[in-house]
Amino acid sequence: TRKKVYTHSERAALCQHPLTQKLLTIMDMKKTNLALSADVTSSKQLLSLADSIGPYICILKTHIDILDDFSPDVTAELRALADKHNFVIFEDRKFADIGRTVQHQLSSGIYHISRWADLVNAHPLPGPGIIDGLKQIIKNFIIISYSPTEAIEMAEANSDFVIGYICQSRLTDNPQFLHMTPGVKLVEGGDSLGQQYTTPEDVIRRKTCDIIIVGRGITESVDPVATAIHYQQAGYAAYVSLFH
Ligand code: S5P
Repeated sequence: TRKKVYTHSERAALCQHPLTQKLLTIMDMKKTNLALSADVTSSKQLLSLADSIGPYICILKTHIDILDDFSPDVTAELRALADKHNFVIFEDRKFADIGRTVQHQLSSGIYHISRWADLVNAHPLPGPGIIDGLKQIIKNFIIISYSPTEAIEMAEANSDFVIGYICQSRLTDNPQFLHMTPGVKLVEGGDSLGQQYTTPEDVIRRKTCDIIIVGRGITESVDPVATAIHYQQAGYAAYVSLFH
């Protein structure tokens, strides 16, 4: 467990990175630690989720390459919705190549990710070159911590760029780094392809992570907006309970 638990606003004041400050301020103002993983294959559906659930989230996480009908208008629309509802767009691209290749993947191709994403993520596996490549193009990224030692080392060495981790439990007491956890549902369990789910309460209270990432728990529910509000409340109540 952590030595000191900071509120979102205390942490916003402690942090140097502008996007971390922005995110923590959004979390404080909107009372949400919910990130929506909008893993749908239709642009219309993606934009509709972003608009209807935008008021309840701090982050919209995309997999832009799963859209069947991608066009640059979609990302322009997403940017407008991010400004309208005040959330951060995180493209879950999981970069994992040498520096030069990830630069192309970030700025070129069909998606031009660096033009519209606030945040991307990268595997620590390829070593420091991946960070050096990415940071010439985008200022904000997070590290996926399948190998915690390498992830922490890379994040600490690049704290001007790395805002945190994708992880299953808190890796470091350093309040500058946000911990974001996928695999979250209101009821524990799994899917048929190896996904494991834990609850908002478990992620925020027991594992002391900062942000819950929820996909199908919301997108496949009968009423996604009502369900998103439910996750927002569960996640935020767990955060508030840390101070009691
Ligand atoms: O280890 C991981 C890392 C990520 S980013 N496990 C994950 O599930 N994710 C992502 O979180 C995954 O790519 C998907 O977009 C989301 C989980 O979706 P859900 O529908 O299972 O909630």
